[in-house]
Amino acid sequence: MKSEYVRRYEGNPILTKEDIPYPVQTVHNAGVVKFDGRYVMLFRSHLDTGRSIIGLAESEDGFNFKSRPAPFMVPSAEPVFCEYEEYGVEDPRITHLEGAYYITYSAYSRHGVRIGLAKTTDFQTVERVAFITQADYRNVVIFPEKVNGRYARLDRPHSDISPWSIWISFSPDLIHWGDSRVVIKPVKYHWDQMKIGPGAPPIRTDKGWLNIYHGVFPTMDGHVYRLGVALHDLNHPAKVLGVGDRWILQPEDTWELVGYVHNVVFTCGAVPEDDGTLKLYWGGADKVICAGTAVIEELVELCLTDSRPAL
Ligand code: BMA
Repeated sequence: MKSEYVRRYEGNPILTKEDIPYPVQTVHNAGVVKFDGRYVMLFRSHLDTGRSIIGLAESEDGFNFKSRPAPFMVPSAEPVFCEYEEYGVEDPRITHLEGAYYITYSAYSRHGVRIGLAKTTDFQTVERVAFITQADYRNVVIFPEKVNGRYARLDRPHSDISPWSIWISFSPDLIHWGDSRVVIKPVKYHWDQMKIGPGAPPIRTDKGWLNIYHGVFPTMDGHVYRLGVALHDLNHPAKVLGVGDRWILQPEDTWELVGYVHNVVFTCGAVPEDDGTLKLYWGGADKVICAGTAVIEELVELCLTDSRPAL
């Protein structure tokens, strides 16, 4: 049975490696925003080496995307950045904030994985700002406005002791982060029991910040990546108002079940529309990009009326 929360676009997958004018093995995990009247997507691709780079594709309607002829971000050659991006740049998320577009991405190196912050105003050029975590962190999403005078983000540190969980951190300048605390943990014997992480940058709704996250369940046949939703208080986002008990999307289409890593749907971006829907983008089996739509109010209601404990 298909998910009742996300309606898949009938033209899925919307982007595959055949659509990319330079050699890549995969096209997946993508951040998307509206910019200058069109949709801009930053997507991850594996190269033949297994290391990742970030490409850019554009669309008029949010479903039909055309890739630029060259990648948008490759491992940096600049001092400091190059040491931490040696093994690749992955999983970009984009937040429109105070007139600029901020990109958080995973930077891999012999020192582990940490999060880089980059900035663009035109999607033609991009500048590295800073690394905003130590190792080991992934999945950092920045809120699209200040909350109580501070920038806010959801993040996901790694731990040997606790199942990997969603945390929140705050900053005066987007570079120095602190006042961190855990806000949502996996639930035992549940679809997200193994680990969870932020997916799309939070979306403002009347009832709270909507957080679309991924959760992982271990099976004898590997890990299954699904998507779920949580709602955070608008003024105090460390306070979780509800976490949907059920997933909103799970691998079902062939290209989600089989690919580079099978049984994966993984999001880095969703675009809210004026009509109360959102366009959701996800990587299918770490190999292709898929899209769908959801009604924001239905996701909010799931968080509030059918919720499981946050911690
Ligand atoms: C995670 C990350 C994601 C990937 C997912 C499924 O740990 O590496 O980029 O989509 O695994 O393989």
